[in-house]
Amino acid sequence: MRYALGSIYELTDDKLVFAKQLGAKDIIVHSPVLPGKFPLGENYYEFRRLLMLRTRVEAAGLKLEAIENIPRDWYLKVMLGLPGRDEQIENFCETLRNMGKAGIPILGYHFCPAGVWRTCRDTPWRGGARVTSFDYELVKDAPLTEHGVVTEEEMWDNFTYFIKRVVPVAEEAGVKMGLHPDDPPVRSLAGIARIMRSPEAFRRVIEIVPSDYNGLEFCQGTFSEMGIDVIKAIEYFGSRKKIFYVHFRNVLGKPEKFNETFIDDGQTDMLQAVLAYKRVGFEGCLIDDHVPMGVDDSRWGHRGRAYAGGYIRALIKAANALG
Ligand SMILES: [Mn+2]
Repeated sequence: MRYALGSIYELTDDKLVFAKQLGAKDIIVHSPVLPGKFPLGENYYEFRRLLMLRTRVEAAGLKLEAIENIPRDWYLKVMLGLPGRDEQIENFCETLRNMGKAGIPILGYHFCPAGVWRTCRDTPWRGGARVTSFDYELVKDAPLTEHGVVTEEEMWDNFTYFIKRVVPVAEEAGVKMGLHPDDPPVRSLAGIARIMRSPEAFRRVIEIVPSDYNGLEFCQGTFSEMGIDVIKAIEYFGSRKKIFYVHFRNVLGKPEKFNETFIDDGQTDMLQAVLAYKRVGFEGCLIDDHVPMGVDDSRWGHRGRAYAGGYIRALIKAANALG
């Protein structure tokens, strides 16, 4: 188990240096914009660009543990079950094959067409730091999207169609697919059902196609938002080797109303969480995810990420000493 720097939306030299300064050995890059020009219409990650991404990270003395998310447009038809989804699934598979050839072992992804929703990004928290929050009351009448109402049953059909086709390719490529929960984990937003919102849903996910390559990008923050026992969820999925990496952040509240917090003042006991990862023999990375915005922080949140990163490193050290 180790700390890695995540939330890298744009891989810059600054991020590589910062990761090393925080003591990370690994990084996770988010929907990377890869060097070189995209040929018109390309909608998968091309092998040589992935390889250049990996070698750039390694040239800085770090390891590229995962890519988190591909652009949503690349598989929106898949998520919504629209005509053209088979072509998008083939492109998704091409990304998996190319990642395997380029030696990038994990793809984090989600199955949530409407994406992450918050209702405020300026909620005052400890000492006036700004955090994000969600209040379902404010969005319960949000207008439908152009896709109209998409039911839970339709979303499960779409997911099942997708996962049965891609996991065999992921296995062959040697790339693990880690699924992120729908954040916020409420039943539906803007008419689109959000199915990945409970531990039961993830049990179903891993049972549809049992495979060492079909697992979770365990967003502990979102699992905590679900209002469930986070430690039990770590034990359930961790003991089955289904946690590929972790978004290690804290929140306060329930699915319909919550705010993000500092890593040390939310509702989850983060030491108990790290001890649970240790107990189940988790060997992957814990990354920061969203972090509060404090005094004089950069837009990306260098200070907030440094605080979270140091805290995570200390917890890992403590867990290794105690466990
Ligand atoms: Mn997350």
